[in-house]
Order: sequence, then structure tokens, then C-alpha cells
Amino acid sequence: MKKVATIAGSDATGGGGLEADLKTFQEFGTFGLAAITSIVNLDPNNGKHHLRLLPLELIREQIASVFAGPIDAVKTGLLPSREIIALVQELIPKDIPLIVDPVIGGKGTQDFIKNDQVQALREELLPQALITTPNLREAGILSELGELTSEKQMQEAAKKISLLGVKNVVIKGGARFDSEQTLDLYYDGRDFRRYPHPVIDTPYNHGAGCTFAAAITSAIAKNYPLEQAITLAIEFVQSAIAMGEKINPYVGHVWHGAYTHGEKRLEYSDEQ
Ligand code: PXL
Repeated sequence: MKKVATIAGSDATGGGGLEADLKTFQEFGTFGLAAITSIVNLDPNNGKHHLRLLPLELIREQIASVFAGPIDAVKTGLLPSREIIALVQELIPKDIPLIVDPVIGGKGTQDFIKNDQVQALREELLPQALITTPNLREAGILSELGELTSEKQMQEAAKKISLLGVKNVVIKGGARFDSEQTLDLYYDGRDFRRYPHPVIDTPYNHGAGCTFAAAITSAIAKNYPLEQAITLAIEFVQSAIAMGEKINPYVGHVWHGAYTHGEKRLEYSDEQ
């Protein structure tokens, strides 16, 4: 069985972060391992998110545990300090595929990471990555082009991010330009490939970004060609969004089990 690791923050509410990663790895029939960098909690009184960092030594020990045996692909998520980014850069093996999901901020939250941490991501981690999966906003920040409002600007951003040294860039378009159609754009350093798909109209999509990158990570571990890994990840996330659930008064999450268990949904229902 392929072994897939995540180095990420914990989303205590279970939609995004390493919870999304591990659930997704499992659905792909891969074995998931995890090192936690930080924990994002939700205050039940007001829905605000709070970020707490773990001590560097504890992160170091977890990463060492993860790589005590062979790993087929590794994904990074929330890395909320320069020191954590440097540590991850130092400790991950250089001969396995690295998927960097450049988590800068979540919906309805302030940014988890600040400007100098973005620079560390650009300068230290992205040059080592096989693929990075920014959303539209993250792509604007990483490329230093600011707000991206057209496909042409997405292309420019992908090129600028690629110049940082990362071999492949997938910009997740979200539903920003058009309410019915969304575009994910893949750039391999030479050519663009477009992945248009319909927008699923639901507010319950927390965790979609992490799930997308985790799906790509598992597919890469299983030796899917990248173009096919992206298609599969889009289909996986589309199913997860379509079966999203409201989890608390403030947020609804994608359901990571939808793609493989969706047709048997009744078994998972609380009702007879
Ligand atoms: O979806 C971005 C994200 C990544 N990582 C953690 C999160 C979130 C969003 O809330 O909590 C830990």
C-alpha cells in the first residue's frame, strides 16, 4: 500500500486541515501519516477561529516519526511561522514528491500566515515542490499580482509562481468570475491546461481546498499522471461538496467520503 504523509494544521471541526487530508488519503486507498504544526479551534460562542502553534521540537519529533519508514508522497498544509517552514524544508526527504498547498488564510478567518511567512514559502518550500495548489487569492499573493480577475491574469500568476522553481502549478479558480462555471488552471512550466467545471451551489464547502490537494497527493503516490490526478481530484471534491453537511452554527463542511460511499448514503443517514 502507498504511504502518504501530511504536515499540516489540525482543523478541530474536521473539515479542512490534516483531518481532511487523512480522510481523503483513506478514501484513496492509501495509508495516511500526519505531523501537526498547529491547531485551529473554533469558539462556539461566536464562530471565531483561533490558531495555536505547536513547539518546534514537537513538530521536529513528529516529522522524524513520519519519515521513520518509506513515504511515497508528502503534502504540506498550514505552516504558520518562518521557523516551521524552515524546519519542514530541512526535514522532508528530497527524493519524494512534495505537494505544497499554500494555505494562507481560510474563509471567514484572518490570514493564518503573514507576509514574511509567505516569503519563506516562496523562497524555501516552493522551489522544492513538484506541485502547488493555490486558490485564486493565494495565487494573487504568491505571484505578487494582487487580485486576479480574469483567466489571463490566472495565467500570468501561474507563470510567476512557476518561476519560483515549483514544477507544476494548479490554480483553483473557485466561483469567482462566473456564478455557474469555475475554472481550475494547470501550468506545467510550458503549457496550460484548462479544467472548467460547474459550480455546485452550496455554502457547505469548508475544507474543499485541503481535500483537493490531498486527493492529488494520493493520486501521485499511486502513480497517476498529473493531468489525470487533477481530473480525479476535481471529481472527488465535486462529490464532497455536493454532499456537504452543516457541522455547527457557523460552518458547513465537505464530506470526504462522498466519492466512494455516496451511492450508499442511506447507510450513513441518521434516519430510517
Ligand atoms: O482550508 C484551509 C485550512 C487549512 N488548515 C487548517 C484549517 C483550514 C481552514 O480552516 O483550519 C488547519
